[in-house]
Amino acid sequence: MNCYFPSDRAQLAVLVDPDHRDTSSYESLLIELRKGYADLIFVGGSTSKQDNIDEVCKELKAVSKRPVILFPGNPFQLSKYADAILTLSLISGRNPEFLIGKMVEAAPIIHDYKLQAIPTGYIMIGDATSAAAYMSGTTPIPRNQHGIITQTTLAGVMLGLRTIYLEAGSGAGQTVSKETITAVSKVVDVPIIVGGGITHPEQITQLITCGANTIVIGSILERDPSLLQHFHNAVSFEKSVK
Ligand code: 1GP
Repeated sequence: MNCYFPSDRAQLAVLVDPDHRDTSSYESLLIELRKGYADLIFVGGSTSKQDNIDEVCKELKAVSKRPVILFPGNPFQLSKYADAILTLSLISGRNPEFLIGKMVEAAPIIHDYKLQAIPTGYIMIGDATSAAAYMSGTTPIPRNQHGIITQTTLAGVMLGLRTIYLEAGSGAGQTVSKETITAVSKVVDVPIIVGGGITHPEQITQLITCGANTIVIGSILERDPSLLQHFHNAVSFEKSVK
């Protein structure tokens, strides 16, 4: 469907939060990214200010040949130095601002910057106290409600969304469940992005086996950027057996 999210192979996306650019681990993460361990680099955060997003995108483009894709928490997290943007519709919620309103604000800028738009159904699952839940004013779908999550995915795809992002929330205590990914991947053939709470390479194997295409890793790498190589190895192994 697009060159960044093939639905027939697994890949690893590293999430870089511009708000954390001043932390000690940021430089170390750039060093790991320079080694080519990520397939994609996402840039964004729930609370991020917009004043350094250009610098962050330029730095990432300088250290890595991988696509830099905006994953915006608000309509101001935009940069012409990125390659593409996940144009998000928060379909797990019922807040019109995050279903369409923020996109209306951002659309002219995305157009001017000539960013490739990747229409993405964003489904928040589990923790009602997450930063994203609070900032969006929506309630995530409970983790065990596989049927509602699957129905929501189907509706998003029927409305034309080309990618589905199953989000457990940054730093979540539990990832999206294997049951949910299995159920969703049975009913749609668009690429499935899964993120939130992934801390061990073994989890990647399970999530990909159930049908996840793109695995997103954020906070654990802020604590220990050297782990990126192990996540990369886990995804590479899955690529080799598929
Ligand atoms: C959050 O899915 C991403 O939007 C990544 O989550 O920070 O828990 O890895 P983590």
